[in-house]
Amino acid sequence: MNIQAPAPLAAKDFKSEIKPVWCPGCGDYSVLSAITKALAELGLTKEKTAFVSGIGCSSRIPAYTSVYGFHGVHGRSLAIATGLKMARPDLTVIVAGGDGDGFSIGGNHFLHACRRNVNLTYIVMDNRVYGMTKGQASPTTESDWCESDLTPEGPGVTPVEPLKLALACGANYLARGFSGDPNGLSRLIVEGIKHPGFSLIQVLSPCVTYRPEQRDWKQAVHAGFDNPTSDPREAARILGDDDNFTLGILYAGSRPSFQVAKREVEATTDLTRGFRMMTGMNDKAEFLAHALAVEYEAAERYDELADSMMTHNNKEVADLFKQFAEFSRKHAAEVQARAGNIKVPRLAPWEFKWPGSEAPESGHVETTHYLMTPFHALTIALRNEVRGQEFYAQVAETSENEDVRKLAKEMADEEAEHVTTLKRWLPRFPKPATGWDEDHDGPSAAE
Ligand SMILES: Cc1ncc(C[n+]2csc(CCOP(=O)(O)OP(=O)(O)O)c2C)c(N)n1
Ligand SMILES: [Mg+2]
Repeated sequence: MNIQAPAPLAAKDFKSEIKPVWCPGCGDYSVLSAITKALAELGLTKEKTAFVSGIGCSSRIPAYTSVYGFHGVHGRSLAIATGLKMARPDLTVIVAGGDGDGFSIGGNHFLHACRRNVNLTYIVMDNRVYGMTKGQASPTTESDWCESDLTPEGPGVTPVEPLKLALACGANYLARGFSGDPNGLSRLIVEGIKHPGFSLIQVLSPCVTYRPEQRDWKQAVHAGFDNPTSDPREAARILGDDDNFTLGILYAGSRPSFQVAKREVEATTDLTRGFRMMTGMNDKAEFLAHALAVEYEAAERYDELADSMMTHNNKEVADLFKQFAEFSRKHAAEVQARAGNIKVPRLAPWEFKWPGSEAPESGHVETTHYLMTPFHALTIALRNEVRGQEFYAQVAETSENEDVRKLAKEMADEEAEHVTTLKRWLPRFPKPATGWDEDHDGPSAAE
Protein backbone atom coordinates (compact mmCIF):
# COMPACT_ATOMS: atom_id res chain seq x y z
CA MET A 1 0.00 0.00 0.00
CA ASN A 2 1.25 3.42 -0.87
CA ILE A 3 0.85 5.68 2.18
CA GLN A 4 1.22 9.35 1.41
CA ALA A 5 1.98 12.03 3.93
CA PRO A 6 -1.04 14.34 4.31
CA ALA A 7 -0.80 17.51 2.27
CA PRO A 8 0.19 20.52 4.35
CA LEU A 9 -2.73 22.66 5.42
CA ALA A 10 -3.45 25.94 3.69
CA ALA A 11 -4.33 29.13 5.57
CA LYS A 12 -8.04 28.66 4.80
CA ASP A 13 -7.94 25.21 6.44
CA PHE A 14 -7.20 26.96 9.73
CA LYS A 15 -10.42 29.02 9.53
CA SER A 16 -13.51 27.51 11.14
CA GLU A 17 -17.07 27.42 9.81
CA ILE A 18 -18.08 30.16 12.23
CA LYS A 19 -18.25 33.60 10.68
CA PRO A 20 -16.80 36.47 12.70
CA VAL A 21 -19.26 38.92 14.22
CA TRP A 22 -16.74 41.77 14.36
CA CYS A 23 -17.78 45.20 13.08
CA PRO A 24 -16.99 45.88 9.47
CA GLY A 25 -13.60 47.56 9.28
CA CYS A 26 -12.36 46.00 12.53
CA GLY A 27 -8.63 45.28 12.41
CA ASP A 28 -9.15 41.85 13.94
CA TYR A 29 -10.26 40.37 10.58
CA SER A 30 -6.79 40.95 9.21
CA VAL A 31 -5.18 39.62 12.38
CA LEU A 32 -7.16 36.40 11.94
CA SER A 33 -5.95 36.21 8.38
CA ALA A 34 -2.34 36.82 9.43
CA ILE A 35 -2.64 34.10 12.08
CA THR A 36 -4.02 31.45 9.73
CA LYS A 37 -1.30 32.27 7.20
CA ALA A 38 1.34 31.90 9.90
CA LEU A 39 -0.01 28.50 10.97
CA ALA A 40 0.07 27.29 7.37
CA GLU A 41 3.55 28.70 6.87
CA LEU A 42 4.80 26.79 9.91
CA GLY A 43 3.24 23.55 8.62
CA LEU A 44 1.35 23.10 11.88
CA THR A 45 -1.43 20.57 12.25
CA LYS A 46 -4.82 21.15 13.83
CA GLU A 47 -4.43 18.46 16.44
CA LYS A 48 -1.09 19.82 17.66
CA THR A 49 -2.10 23.46 17.93
CA ALA A 50 -4.27 25.18 20.51
CA PHE A 51 -5.64 28.68 20.81
CA VAL A 52 -6.52 30.10 24.20
CA SER A 53 -8.22 33.44 24.79
CA GLY A 54 -9.97 35.53 27.42
CA ILE A 55 -13.01 37.73 26.84
CA GLY A 56 -13.46 40.59 24.41
CA CYS A 57 -14.03 41.07 20.68
CA SER A 58 -10.45 40.05 19.99
CA SER A 59 -10.75 37.05 22.30
CA ARG A 60 -13.26 35.44 19.94
CA ILE A 61 -10.39 34.29 17.75
CA PRO A 62 -10.39 30.62 18.92
CA ALA A 63 -13.95 30.21 17.64
CA TYR A 64 -12.89 31.40 14.21
CA THR A 65 -9.94 29.02 13.87
CA SER A 66 -10.16 25.27 13.32
CA VAL A 67 -7.41 24.25 15.76
CA TYR A 68 -8.18 23.30 19.36
CA GLY A 69 -9.49 26.31 21.21
CA PHE A 70 -10.45 27.51 24.63
CA HIS A 71 -12.43 30.71 25.03
CA GLY A 72 -11.72 31.26 28.69
CA VAL A 73 -12.55 33.70 31.42
CA HIS A 74 -11.83 37.44 31.23
CA GLY A 75 -8.13 38.07 31.92
CA ARG A 76 -7.23 34.45 32.57
CA SER A 77 -6.07 33.30 29.16
CA LEU A 78 -2.38 33.20 30.14
CA ALA A 79 -3.05 31.17 33.26
CA ILE A 80 -5.03 28.62 31.25
CA ALA A 81 -2.45 28.54 28.46
CA THR A 82 0.38 28.09 30.95
CA GLY A 83 -1.36 25.08 32.45
CA LEU A 84 -2.08 23.64 29.02
CA LYS A 85 1.51 24.06 27.84
CA MET A 86 2.87 22.49 31.02
CA ALA A 87 0.55 19.51 30.67
CA ARG A 88 1.01 19.17 26.90
CA PRO A 89 4.43 20.55 25.95
CA ASP A 90 4.03 18.91 22.54
CA LEU A 91 1.33 21.43 21.56
CA THR A 92 1.94 24.81 19.99
CA VAL A 93 -0.04 27.03 22.34
CA ILE A 94 -1.05 30.47 21.11
CA VAL A 95 -2.86 32.98 23.26
CA ALA A 96 -4.97 35.81 21.90
CA GLY A 97 -6.83 38.71 23.43
CA GLY A 98 -7.22 42.42 23.77
CA ASP A 99 -5.55 45.23 25.66
CA GLY A 100 -8.28 45.25 28.32
CA ASP A 101 -8.21 41.49 28.78
CA GLY A 102 -4.42 41.35 28.91
CA PHE A 103 -3.39 44.46 30.80
CA SER A 104 -6.39 45.38 33.00
CA ILE A 105 -8.06 42.36 34.51
CA GLY A 106 -5.28 40.05 33.31
CA GLY A 107 -2.41 42.40 34.11
CA ASN A 108 -1.14 40.40 37.01
CA HIS A 109 -1.10 37.20 34.96
CA PHE A 110 0.70 39.06 32.20
CA LEU A 111 3.58 40.08 34.49
CA HIS A 112 4.03 36.56 35.74
CA ALA A 113 3.70 34.98 32.31
CA CYS A 114 6.60 37.18 31.12
CA ARG A 115 8.56 36.35 34.25
CA ARG A 116 7.83 32.65 34.01
CA ASN A 117 8.77 32.55 30.33
CA VAL A 118 6.75 29.49 29.40
CA ASN A 119 6.98 28.67 25.69
CA LEU A 120 3.81 30.50 24.58
CA THR A 121 2.99 33.06 21.91
CA TYR A 122 0.73 35.88 23.06
CA ILE A 123 -0.98 37.98 20.38
CA VAL A 124 -2.60 41.09 21.82
CA MET A 125 -4.93 42.99 19.55
CA ASP A 126 -4.44 46.45 20.94
CA ASN A 127 -7.16 48.94 20.01
CA ARG A 128 -6.66 51.05 23.13
CA VAL A 129 -10.26 50.52 24.16
CA TYR A 130 -12.71 48.00 25.60
CA GLY A 131 -14.44 47.26 22.30
CA MET A 132 -16.84 44.57 23.41
CA THR A 133 -18.34 46.59 26.26
CA LYS A 134 -18.87 49.61 24.03
CA GLY A 135 -15.88 51.81 24.33
CA GLN A 136 -14.43 52.35 27.80
CA ALA A 137 -10.81 53.40 28.32
CA SER A 138 -8.33 50.57 28.65
CA PRO A 139 -4.81 50.56 30.12
CA THR A 140 -3.33 51.49 26.73
CA THR A 141 -5.77 54.37 26.11
CA GLU A 142 -4.18 57.80 25.78
CA SER A 143 -4.60 59.86 28.96
CA ASP A 144 -6.51 62.63 27.11
CA TRP A 145 -8.99 60.48 25.18
CA CYS A 146 -12.35 62.00 26.16
CA GLU A 147 -14.89 59.99 24.15
CA SER A 148 -16.12 57.66 26.87
CA ASP A 149 -18.88 58.82 29.21
CA LEU A 150 -17.00 57.05 32.01
CA THR A 151 -13.95 59.25 31.53
CA PRO A 152 -15.30 62.45 29.96
CA GLU A 153 -12.09 64.31 30.70
CA GLY A 154 -9.89 61.43 29.65
CA PRO A 155 -8.52 58.66 31.84
CA GLY A 156 -5.83 61.05 33.02
CA VAL A 157 -3.25 58.35 33.64
CA THR A 158 -0.17 57.36 31.70
CA PRO A 159 -0.90 54.45 29.36
CA VAL A 160 0.74 51.09 29.82
CA GLU A 161 3.36 50.38 27.17
CA PRO A 162 3.14 46.62 26.73
CA LEU A 163 6.56 46.08 25.16
CA LYS A 164 8.34 47.98 27.94
CA LEU A 165 6.39 46.13 30.58
CA ALA A 166 7.08 42.75 28.99
CA LEU A 167 10.78 43.49 28.59
CA ALA A 168 11.08 44.50 32.22
CA CYS A 169 9.30 41.35 33.33
CA GLY A 170 11.44 38.96 31.31
CA ALA A 171 9.53 38.06 28.12
CA ASN A 172 11.82 36.46 25.56
CA TYR A 173 10.51 37.82 22.24
CA LEU A 174 8.94 41.21 21.58
CA ALA A 175 7.38 42.40 18.36
CA ARG A 176 4.84 44.94 17.22
CA GLY A 177 2.68 44.51 14.16
CA PHE A 178 -0.22 46.25 12.49
CA SER A 179 -3.46 44.74 11.23
CA GLY A 180 -3.12 46.91 8.12
CA ASP A 181 0.01 44.90 7.23
CA PRO A 182 -1.22 41.29 7.63
CA ASN A 183 1.65 39.75 5.69
CA GLY A 184 4.27 41.54 7.77
CA LEU A 185 2.28 40.53 10.85
CA SER A 186 2.34 36.91 9.68
CA ARG A 187 6.13 36.98 9.75
CA LEU A 188 6.17 38.35 13.31
CA ILE A 189 3.80 35.57 14.39
CA VAL A 190 5.85 32.86 12.65
CA GLU A 191 9.06 34.09 14.32
CA GLY A 192 7.30 34.44 17.67
CA ILE A 193 6.00 30.88 17.57
CA LYS A 194 9.43 29.59 16.55
CA HIS A 195 11.22 31.51 19.29
CA PRO A 196 11.41 29.61 22.60
CA GLY A 197 9.95 31.11 25.76
CA PHE A 198 7.24 33.71 26.14
CA SER A 199 6.68 35.75 22.96
CA LEU A 200 4.58 38.90 22.93
CA ILE A 201 3.24 40.30 19.68
CA GLN A 202 1.46 43.58 20.19
CA VAL A 203 -0.80 44.16 17.21
CA LEU A 204 -2.16 47.61 16.58
CA SER A 205 -5.67 46.66 15.49
CA PRO A 206 -8.06 49.60 15.11
CA CYS A 207 -11.53 49.67 16.62
CA VAL A 208 -13.23 51.70 13.93
CA THR A 209 -16.51 51.80 15.86
CA TYR A 210 -15.44 53.29 19.19
CA ARG A 211 -12.12 54.79 18.06
CA PRO A 212 -12.81 55.84 14.44
CA GLU A 213 -9.76 58.12 14.52
CA GLN A 214 -7.65 54.95 14.58
CA ARG A 215 -8.28 54.66 10.84
CA ASP A 216 -5.36 57.09 10.67
CA TRP A 217 -3.00 54.52 12.17
CA LYS A 218 -2.19 53.58 8.61
CA GLN A 219 -0.28 56.84 8.38
CA ALA A 220 1.17 56.67 11.89
CA VAL A 221 2.87 53.28 11.75
CA HIS A 222 6.42 53.01 10.48
CA ALA A 223 9.24 50.50 10.32
CA GLY A 224 12.01 50.71 12.89
CA PHE A 225 12.43 47.48 14.78
CA ASP A 226 14.47 46.08 11.93
CA ASN A 227 17.29 44.19 13.58
CA PRO A 228 16.10 42.26 16.59
CA THR A 229 18.53 42.52 19.47
CA SER A 230 19.18 39.78 22.00
CA ASP A 231 20.42 42.28 24.57
CA PRO A 232 17.65 43.49 26.90
CA ARG A 233 19.57 46.71 27.67
CA GLU A 234 19.75 47.53 23.98
CA ALA A 235 16.02 46.74 23.62
CA ALA A 236 15.26 49.10 26.51
CA ARG A 237 17.35 51.83 24.88
CA ILE A 238 15.46 51.42 21.57
CA LEU A 239 12.13 51.55 23.38
CA GLY A 240 13.21 54.82 24.93
CA ASP A 241 12.85 56.40 21.46
CA ASP A 242 9.72 54.48 20.47
CA ASP A 243 6.51 56.41 19.66
CA ASN A 244 4.34 53.27 20.06
CA PHE A 245 3.95 53.00 16.29
CA THR A 246 7.27 51.38 15.41
CA LEU A 247 6.79 47.98 13.77
CA GLY A 248 8.95 44.87 13.56
CA ILE A 249 10.78 42.48 15.86
CA LEU A 250 12.42 44.42 18.67
CA TYR A 251 13.92 41.71 20.79
CA ALA A 252 14.68 37.99 20.60
CA GLY A 253 16.27 36.99 23.89
CA SER A 254 17.96 33.85 25.05
CA ARG A 255 16.41 33.17 28.45
CA PRO A 256 15.70 29.45 28.81
CA SER A 257 11.98 28.77 28.85
CA PHE A 258 10.32 27.43 31.96
CA GLN A 259 10.13 23.66 32.31
CA VAL A 260 8.39 21.62 34.96
CA ALA A 261 10.93 19.83 37.11
CA LYS A 262 10.43 16.08 37.17
CA ARG A 263 9.70 15.33 40.80
CA GLU A 264 9.70 11.71 41.72
CA VAL A 265 10.59 10.32 45.07
CA GLU A 266 13.39 7.89 44.62
CA ALA A 267 12.22 4.50 45.72
CA THR A 268 15.40 2.59 45.15
CA THR A 269 17.80 1.31 47.74
CA ASP A 270 20.84 3.49 47.47
CA LEU A 271 23.61 1.65 49.24
CA THR A 272 26.49 4.01 48.88
CA ARG A 273 25.31 7.60 48.65
CA GLY A 274 26.85 9.76 51.36
CA PHE A 275 28.72 6.85 52.86
CA ARG A 276 32.20 7.89 53.85
CA MET A 277 34.97 5.47 54.87
CA MET A 278 34.93 5.18 58.59
CA THR A 279 38.02 4.46 60.55
CA GLY A 280 39.24 4.50 64.12
CA MET A 281 36.59 2.40 65.89
CA ASN A 282 39.05 0.48 68.00
CA ASP A 283 37.57 0.64 71.47
CA LYS A 284 34.83 -1.85 72.38
CA ALA A 285 32.97 0.50 74.78
CA GLU A 286 33.06 3.29 72.21
CA PHE A 287 31.78 0.90 69.56
CA LEU A 288 28.89 -0.19 71.80
CA ALA A 289 28.03 3.46 72.40
CA HIS A 290 27.70 3.80 68.63
CA ALA A 291 25.66 0.62 68.29
CA LEU A 292 23.22 1.83 70.97
CA ALA A 293 22.95 5.24 69.38
CA VAL A 294 22.19 3.63 65.99
CA GLU A 295 19.04 2.13 67.46
CA TYR A 296 17.96 4.84 69.90
CA GLU A 297 18.32 7.59 67.37
CA ALA A 298 16.42 5.56 64.78
CA ALA A 299 13.64 4.93 67.34
CA GLU A 300 13.43 8.63 68.09
CA ARG A 301 13.32 9.53 64.40
CA TYR A 302 10.59 6.97 63.66
CA ASP A 303 8.53 8.24 66.61
CA GLU A 304 8.86 11.74 65.31
CA LEU A 305 7.78 10.66 61.82
CA ALA A 306 4.83 8.72 63.26
CA ASP A 307 3.70 11.83 65.15
CA SER A 308 3.96 14.05 62.11
CA MET A 309 2.01 11.51 60.04
CA MET A 310 -0.73 11.49 62.70
CA THR A 311 -0.87 15.29 62.57
CA HIS A 312 -1.55 14.97 58.85
CA ASN A 313 -4.11 12.19 59.25
CA ASN A 314 -1.92 9.56 57.64
CA LYS A 315 -2.64 6.88 60.23
CA GLU A 316 -1.58 3.91 58.13
CA VAL A 317 1.97 5.23 57.72
CA ALA A 318 2.04 6.56 61.29
CA ASP A 319 1.32 3.03 62.56
CA LEU A 320 4.12 1.64 60.43
CA PHE A 321 6.63 4.18 61.74
CA LYS A 322 5.51 3.37 65.29
CA GLN A 323 6.24 -0.26 64.56
CA PHE A 324 9.72 0.61 63.23
CA ALA A 325 10.37 2.63 66.39
CA GLU A 326 9.46 -0.44 68.47
CA PHE A 327 11.83 -2.62 66.44
CA SER A 328 14.65 -0.15 66.98
CA ARG A 329 14.03 -0.10 70.75
CA LYS A 330 14.03 -3.89 70.78
CA HIS A 331 17.36 -3.94 68.94
CA ALA A 332 18.74 -1.36 71.37
CA ALA A 333 17.83 -3.68 74.25
CA GLU A 334 19.70 -6.49 72.51
CA VAL A 335 22.81 -4.30 72.12
CA GLN A 336 22.52 -3.36 75.79
CA ALA A 337 22.41 -7.06 76.69
CA ARG A 338 25.58 -7.70 74.68
CA ALA A 339 27.34 -4.88 76.47
CA GLY A 340 26.88 -6.79 79.72
CA ASN A 341 28.77 -4.93 82.40
CA ILE A 342 30.97 -2.90 80.08
CA LYS A 343 30.55 0.76 80.95
CA VAL A 344 29.35 2.44 77.76
CA PRO A 345 30.65 6.02 77.51
CA ARG A 346 28.34 8.92 76.94
CA LEU A 347 29.37 10.76 73.76
CA ALA A 348 28.52 14.30 72.76
CA PRO A 349 26.65 14.46 69.39
CA TRP A 350 29.75 15.69 67.56
CA GLU A 351 31.96 12.96 69.05
CA PHE A 352 30.27 10.15 67.12
CA LYS A 353 32.23 8.76 64.21
CA TRP A 354 29.34 8.28 61.83
CA PRO A 355 30.20 7.68 58.22
CA GLY A 356 27.57 10.26 57.20
CA SER A 357 26.10 13.32 58.85
CA GLU A 358 24.02 11.32 61.32
CA ALA A 359 23.49 7.82 62.68
CA PRO A 360 23.12 5.40 59.75
CA GLU A 361 19.58 4.20 60.53
CA SER A 362 18.01 7.64 60.98
CA GLY A 363 18.27 8.92 57.44
CA HIS A 364 16.05 9.88 54.53
CA VAL A 365 13.68 12.09 56.46
CA GLU A 366 13.75 14.47 53.49
CA THR A 367 11.99 11.87 51.37
CA THR A 368 8.97 11.75 53.66
CA HIS A 369 5.74 13.40 52.64
CA TYR A 370 2.38 13.67 54.38
CA LEU A 371 0.71 11.75 51.55
CA MET A 372 3.32 8.99 51.51
CA THR A 373 2.18 5.40 51.48
CA PRO A 374 3.39 2.29 53.35
CA PHE A 375 5.48 1.51 50.27
CA HIS A 376 7.48 4.70 50.84
CA ALA A 377 7.79 4.14 54.59
CA LEU A 378 9.11 0.63 54.05
CA THR A 379 11.52 1.85 51.41
CA ILE A 380 12.92 4.37 53.88
CA ALA A 381 13.26 1.74 56.59
CA LEU A 382 14.94 -0.62 54.13
CA ARG A 383 17.46 2.03 53.11
CA ASN A 384 18.18 2.74 56.76
CA GLU A 385 18.75 -0.93 57.56
CA VAL A 386 21.04 -1.29 54.56
CA ARG A 387 23.08 1.63 55.82
CA GLY A 388 23.19 0.10 59.29
CA GLN A 389 24.47 -3.12 57.80
CA GLU A 390 27.12 -1.22 55.82
CA PHE A 391 28.20 0.64 58.93
CA TYR A 392 28.82 -2.54 60.88
CA ALA A 393 30.48 -4.23 57.91
CA GLN A 394 32.92 -1.32 57.69
CA VAL A 395 33.76 -1.53 61.36
CA ALA A 396 34.20 -5.29 61.04
CA GLU A 397 36.65 -4.65 58.25
CA THR A 398 38.57 -1.66 59.52
CA SER A 399 38.78 -1.93 63.31
CA GLU A 400 42.18 -2.78 64.77
CA ASN A 401 40.50 -4.44 67.77
CA GLU A 402 39.62 -8.09 67.20
CA ASP A 403 36.78 -8.02 69.75
CA VAL A 404 35.22 -5.04 67.99
CA ARG A 405 35.63 -6.71 64.59
CA LYS A 406 33.88 -9.86 65.84
CA LEU A 407 31.03 -7.97 67.45
CA ALA A 408 30.60 -5.72 64.44
CA LYS A 409 30.45 -8.76 62.17
CA GLU A 410 27.64 -10.30 64.26
CA MET A 411 25.74 -7.02 64.16
CA ALA A 412 26.23 -6.69 60.42
CA ASP A 413 24.69 -10.17 60.05
CA GLU A 414 21.73 -9.16 62.20
CA GLU A 415 21.20 -6.05 60.11
CA ALA A 416 21.32 -8.24 57.01
CA GLU A 417 18.43 -10.24 58.48
CA HIS A 418 16.46 -7.03 59.01
CA VAL A 419 17.12 -6.12 55.39
CA THR A 420 15.85 -9.52 54.26
CA THR A 421 12.71 -9.20 56.40
CA LEU A 422 11.91 -5.75 55.00
CA LYS A 423 12.55 -6.90 51.46
CA ARG A 424 10.03 -9.66 52.05
CA TRP A 425 7.48 -7.13 53.31
CA LEU A 426 7.89 -4.66 50.50
CA PRO A 427 5.97 -6.52 47.76
CA ARG A 428 2.87 -6.50 50.00
CA PHE A 429 2.61 -2.78 49.40
CA PRO A 430 2.29 -1.75 45.74
CA LYS A 431 4.32 1.17 44.49
CA PRO A 432 1.87 4.03 44.02
CA ALA A 433 1.45 5.62 40.61
CA THR A 434 3.21 8.88 39.78
CA GLY A 435 1.24 11.82 41.14
CA TRP A 436 0.55 10.21 44.50
CA ASP A 437 1.92 13.38 46.14
CA GLU A 438 -0.31 15.78 44.22
CA ASP A 439 -2.67 17.65 46.47
CA HIS A 440 -4.88 20.52 45.38
CA ASP A 441 -5.57 21.44 48.98
CA GLY A 442 -2.26 21.10 50.78
CA PRO A 443 -1.77 21.22 54.53
CA SER A 444 -2.44 24.38 56.49
CA ALA A 445 -1.67 25.01 60.13
CA ALA A 446 -4.51 26.52 62.14
CA GLU A 447 -3.45 29.44 64.33
C1 LIG B 1 -15.01 39.33 35.07
C2 LIG B 1 -15.50 40.20 33.95
N1 LIG B 1 -15.43 41.53 34.10
C3 LIG B 1 -15.86 42.31 33.09
C4 LIG B 1 -16.35 41.77 31.95
C5 LIG B 1 -16.86 42.68 30.84
N2 LIG B 1 -15.94 42.73 29.72
C6 LIG B 1 -16.10 41.93 28.65
S1 LIG B 1 -14.96 42.23 27.46
C7 LIG B 1 -14.25 43.46 28.38
C8 LIG B 1 -13.11 44.27 27.88
C9 LIG B 1 -12.53 43.77 26.64
O1 LIG B 1 -11.56 44.66 26.18
P1 LIG B 1 -10.36 44.15 25.32
O2 LIG B 1 -9.70 43.04 26.01
O3 LIG B 1 -9.53 45.33 24.98
O4 LIG B 1 -11.04 43.50 24.06
P2 LIG B 1 -11.69 44.18 22.77
O5 LIG B 1 -13.16 43.95 22.92
O6 LIG B 1 -11.31 45.60 22.74
O7 LIG B 1 -11.11 43.40 21.65
C10 LIG B 1 -14.90 43.61 29.59
C11 LIG B 1 -14.54 44.61 30.62
C12 LIG B 1 -16.39 40.36 31.85
N3 LIG B 1 -16.85 39.75 30.75
N4 LIG B 1 -15.96 39.60 32.87
MG1 LIG C 1 -9.35 46.40 23.27
